[in-house]
Amino acid sequence: MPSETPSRIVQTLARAGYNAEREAVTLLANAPDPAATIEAVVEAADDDALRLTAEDVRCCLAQREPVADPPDVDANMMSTQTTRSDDTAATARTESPDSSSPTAPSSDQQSQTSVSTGGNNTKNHTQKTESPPEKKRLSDTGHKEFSTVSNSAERSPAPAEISGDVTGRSTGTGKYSQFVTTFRDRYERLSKLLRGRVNHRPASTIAAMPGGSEAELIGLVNDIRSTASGHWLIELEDTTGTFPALVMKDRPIAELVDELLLDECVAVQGTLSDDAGILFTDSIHFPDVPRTFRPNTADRHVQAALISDVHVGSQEFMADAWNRFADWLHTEEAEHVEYLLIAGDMVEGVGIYPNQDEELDIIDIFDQYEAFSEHLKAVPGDLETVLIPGNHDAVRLAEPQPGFDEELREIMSAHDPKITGNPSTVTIEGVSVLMYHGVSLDEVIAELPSDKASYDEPHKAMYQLLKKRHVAPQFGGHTRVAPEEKDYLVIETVPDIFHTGHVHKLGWGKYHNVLAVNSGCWQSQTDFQKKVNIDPDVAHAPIVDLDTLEMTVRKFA
Ligand code: D5M
Ligand code: FE
Ligand code: ZN
Repeated sequence: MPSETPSRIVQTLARAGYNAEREAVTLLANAPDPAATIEAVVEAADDDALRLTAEDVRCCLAQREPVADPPDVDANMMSTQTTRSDDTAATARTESPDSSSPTAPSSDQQSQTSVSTGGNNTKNHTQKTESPPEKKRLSDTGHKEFSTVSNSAERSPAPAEISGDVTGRSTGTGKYSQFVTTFRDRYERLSKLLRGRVNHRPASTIAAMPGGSEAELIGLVNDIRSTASGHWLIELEDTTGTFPALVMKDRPIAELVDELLLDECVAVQGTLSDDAGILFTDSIHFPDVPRTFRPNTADRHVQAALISDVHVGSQEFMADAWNRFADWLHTEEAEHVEYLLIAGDMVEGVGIYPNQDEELDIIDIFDQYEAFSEHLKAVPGDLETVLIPGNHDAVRLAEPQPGFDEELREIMSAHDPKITGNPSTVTIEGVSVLMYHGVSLDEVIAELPSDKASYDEPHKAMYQLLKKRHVAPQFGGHTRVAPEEKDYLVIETVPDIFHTGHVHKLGWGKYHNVLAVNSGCWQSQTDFQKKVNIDPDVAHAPIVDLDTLEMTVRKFA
């Protein structure tokens, strides 16, 4: 039984039906014969016990004959650890972000990303190199402790609070009238955010106003067209009707037209034409995040790992990198990481894309979740873990996606993760994290100019979603949207952190003080990605300090 690493020990114990205190895992990892010691501890454990304690392990160790470590065995173990530590050494920290500018931190971010992947260093960031951890001795057993595993206190995460979750509340059957209800709710809630900034009138009232009047209108974007002379005609719709707004091509606001997506909610202000049939637009307003927004932070030093796109079951799933990540989470360095958030695509799924089956390692969807669960067991059991589904997961594809059903929850129940819908707002240590898998990012990137959103800077696409206060504004395209009584995809309350995945690229930055993080993935490049030149950012774990919202990226590839 190969039990030399903490994650394997945790897995072995979980298979036997036990959780274990961190210190117990440490002691087992350093036992002269971990496999036999585990067996003895499991044998001696009370059948009703769920959690093995350090005391349980010490009892067994005391009963066993002490066996001296062959020096070379120990040396091997240390060198493995050292190598791993070196592998994970490249980290990048964000410098204090420029709170007044949404674009400045983003340009920093690219170089930070390159640092984490071994690229250029610039004045905007620091590269932190971790030195190999010191070896410690356990005075009571005389055995060497697992090199980086801490003996310190257990993690004590508070339960994550969940809101905005559709799970169990879905009422949509796909009828046209239900889409109308969803869109009315979208309009109601997003127009409320704009009402303080414009003195708007309903479209029907504006149509009856005298030519030349000043007018302000809030509506969902129904159509965007360019006129014969290159100006822009934007049709807005509210609950009373539609009204056209003209944006002249040589006005500075014409640039904003590039950012518009169909079905998003905006306000326009301008002057009616002489016949009152059109609004000459002077300004366009987005619901946006107020520049004065100040995020909440934790009142103790505690961290969260934000990851996504594990894709277990794919031939490209990087099991070794995952194990290194899981092992690292058992080390002293990771003792402040108390939360693990996974933003969708736990497994590769079946039949998601054409010819996907040719790259499947596990062809049965339930077997994929069983395998994912085994990998989840490798991370410390005392982490508070939250899972939302993605487009590869076995829940409905249309958003909002409900959380995993009972059968899948049962399969993934090992460390009792919180399972919630996509999207959901998860509050940890007072910090709200909007988790959204990110399918709409493909669309934002396809529709918007590359300086506003690109695969290389996925966080900028996230900024657009924050600006539009909606995680999937455009209806009827790539992102499938299910009609519900309310629009769960509206970002009604500004989150402190916005966490997405899906595009398999790492990127982060601050937008009006909201930390936007797109985690990479744990799947190396697939054939499809090779063909379309997507170069995924694999095996990175963004780690956020919840007390400062600073980020560190650890690489496990
Ligand atoms: O998708 C990961 C990224 O790759 C995301 O940007 C979509 C894109 N992708 C991957 N495979 C395909 C196919 N076959 N068609 C179109 N787009 C694709 P994920 O869904 O997370 O695997
Ligand atoms: Fe994915
Ligand atoms: Zn995805």
